[in-house]
Amino acid sequence: MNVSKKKFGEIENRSVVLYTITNGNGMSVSCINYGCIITDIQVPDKNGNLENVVLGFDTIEEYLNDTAYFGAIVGRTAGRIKGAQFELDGQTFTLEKNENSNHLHGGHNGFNRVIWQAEMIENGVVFTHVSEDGEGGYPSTLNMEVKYLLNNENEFTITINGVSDKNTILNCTNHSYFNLSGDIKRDILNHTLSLKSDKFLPIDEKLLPTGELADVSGTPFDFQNGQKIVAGTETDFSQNHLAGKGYDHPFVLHSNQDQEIYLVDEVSGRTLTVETNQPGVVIYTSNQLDGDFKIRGVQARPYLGICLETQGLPDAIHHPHFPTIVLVKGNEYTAVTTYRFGVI
Ligand code: G6D
Repeated sequence: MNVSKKKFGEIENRSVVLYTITNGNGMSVSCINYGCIITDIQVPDKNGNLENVVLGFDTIEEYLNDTAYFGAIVGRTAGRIKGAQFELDGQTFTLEKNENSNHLHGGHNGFNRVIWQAEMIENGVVFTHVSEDGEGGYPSTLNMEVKYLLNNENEFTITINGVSDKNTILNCTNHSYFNLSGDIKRDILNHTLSLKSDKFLPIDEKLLPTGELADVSGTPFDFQNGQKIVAGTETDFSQNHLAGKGYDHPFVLHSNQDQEIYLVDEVSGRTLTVETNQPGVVIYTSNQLDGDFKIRGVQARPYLGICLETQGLPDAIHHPHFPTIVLVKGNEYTAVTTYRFGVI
């Protein structure tokens, strides 16, 4: 196992460093201390060819211009907070309205825009950041730690910890876009996804959960026995159209750290198994990925990547029947997600 670093760029005279963790099989994970962004994951296909399986860039300028959160840690709260406001302990807190009247992904200066402190450790990298009381409108001073670890079983684990000096809300995720074809040879429409989930959260026209927990059976949201992603783009099911022809939905996971998510690309033979201690996952099939830019030479377009955003349920602060995202003063928030790569 090897961990190396090199300069990636600068932001206002502050260094941004690229870290690369390489295991004994040649698999590697590269990341930068800006947003804890995962820039590259090299894994073998069925013939042993090492290729990159996440969307990313090679310059800090591209990440500064990125609005798709490629590879970033998202927080303090992933997803949308309705009305950019919430009540806690009798107080009302007003957050930044960075998407119409709502708050998305921690606001314009969320965790994805932070230059984190970083330290190389055995088998990985640890990032730390102190989010000051009132930052983004959130209460409490919050001590954050993000740990990226790789082992020789081609398992990459993200552990996100947070401790707060007051009651607050916290619900983080990693926003990597996976594409198992390798170096974006193809889009992800013919990837097959399996989920241990029989409930999904319908969204409204502003992509906020309505609060309903809907059965997946008989809908394009039933991934219990494996289904190609294209099922969500060719259907006339209203929820897929609301998401912009695809998926942009939370799913409730009914197991814990037990192969909850399985993604396979039959052509390359690559597989990805995801296990998490989080109650949900937002599946986003990059329906809105568009624009006048290239991703390592490939023109941006929808369906180039699939996000498997393991997390608490979005906007849970407004839905008491969802698992809570309140972090009580002095308690520790711990989100653990493992990504195991293999071949069929
Ligand atoms: C779109 O609705 C989606 C979000 O889920 C995603 O995180 C973002 O694009 C990058 O707003």
